[in-house]
Amino acid sequence: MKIEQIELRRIFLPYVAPFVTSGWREEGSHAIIVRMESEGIVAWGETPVGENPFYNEENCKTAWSILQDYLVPMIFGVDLQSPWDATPAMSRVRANRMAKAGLEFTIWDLFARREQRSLAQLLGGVRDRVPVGVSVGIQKDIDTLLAVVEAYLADGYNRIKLKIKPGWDVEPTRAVRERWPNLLLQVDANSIYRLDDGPHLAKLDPFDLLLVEQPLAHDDIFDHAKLKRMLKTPLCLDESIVSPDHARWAIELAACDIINVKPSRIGGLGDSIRIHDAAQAAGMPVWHGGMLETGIGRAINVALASLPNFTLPGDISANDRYFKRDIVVNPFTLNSDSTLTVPAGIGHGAIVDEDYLDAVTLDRWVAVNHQP
Ligand code: NPG
Repeated sequence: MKIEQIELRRIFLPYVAPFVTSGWREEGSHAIIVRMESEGIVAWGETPVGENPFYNEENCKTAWSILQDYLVPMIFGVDLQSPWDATPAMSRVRANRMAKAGLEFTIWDLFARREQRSLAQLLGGVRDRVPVGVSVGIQKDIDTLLAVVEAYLADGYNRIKLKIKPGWDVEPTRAVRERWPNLLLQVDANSIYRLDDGPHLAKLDPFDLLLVEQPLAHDDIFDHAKLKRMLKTPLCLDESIVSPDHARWAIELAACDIINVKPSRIGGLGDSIRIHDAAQAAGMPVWHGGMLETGIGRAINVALASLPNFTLPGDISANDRYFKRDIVVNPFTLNSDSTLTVPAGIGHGAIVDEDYLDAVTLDRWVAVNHQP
């Protein structure tokens, strides 16, 4: 299959409240939305890149230029026999995985639509509902945090992730655990600690956490292996696992107990499936992280999370957690058992609200494939 046309849009879609982690604060989504056409089929995808390079090295401007200058021409240059051909076609470009993922996702959607199957089916999904939780950013004080957590529990979420940083870690976690002794609870440091902080992080052990996520550097595996031996709480890697090789290194070094799979961080669904499979073979669970995707990216997340080794609840809350109005007409709503329903229709299932997408578009670029 030759891709005939690719359209990119840079958007700004405001969040219901600013999202604050140990390293950054964002007021809205700066995603790049991808639209592709081939053989009369239209498919959609998303690069959920941030405004600043504070999660990884990419931002909305780097992704925008890498897509136009390199990745779109590379995809135009290949005759795709399957969605698995997309990642190798872009492999000369180092890293820039979020930019690559937007195209790769859209190609999976295109093939699913061509085969008249759901994306979840095409990926090998086995569930019709996926368990989800909510990620709670850093708050101004513990009373506010307790009120925010209480509101999400009232919405029906049964798993909470707290963002932590030095000065906002043991005490907020203790406060939430004391108030809700049976809550499924986990914490995420987004790479802010050093190995020397091991004894301090071990103070989280009494709180019966599902996991502590990415305490050390975004590109570290080695020190995490040492830290893991200092903690009773299961250690999860996020930022550090950007490819199937990184997953293999972490597994062989015993650097983590659990892997967070975010297909945008990894550069696509194909490599995410490879990581899922490698972890499963090693007896290691995975769970689906979130990058505050719009409704398009969220539908792709939910399809991937329906694979069998995604056994912990995902950071893939319903659309209204982040957006008052989303760019899709069929947002996910939370089921009463803290799950989202996996779309069973054709493709990823998100139906784009093109009028609202136009309203939030900052920049639009269309390329037509003239290569033979
Ligand atoms: O529900 O989509 C969600 C957000 C979950 O906390 C979440 N994501 O560090 O895992 C993270 C964080 C994130 C957000 C990472 C945006 C990168 C970009």
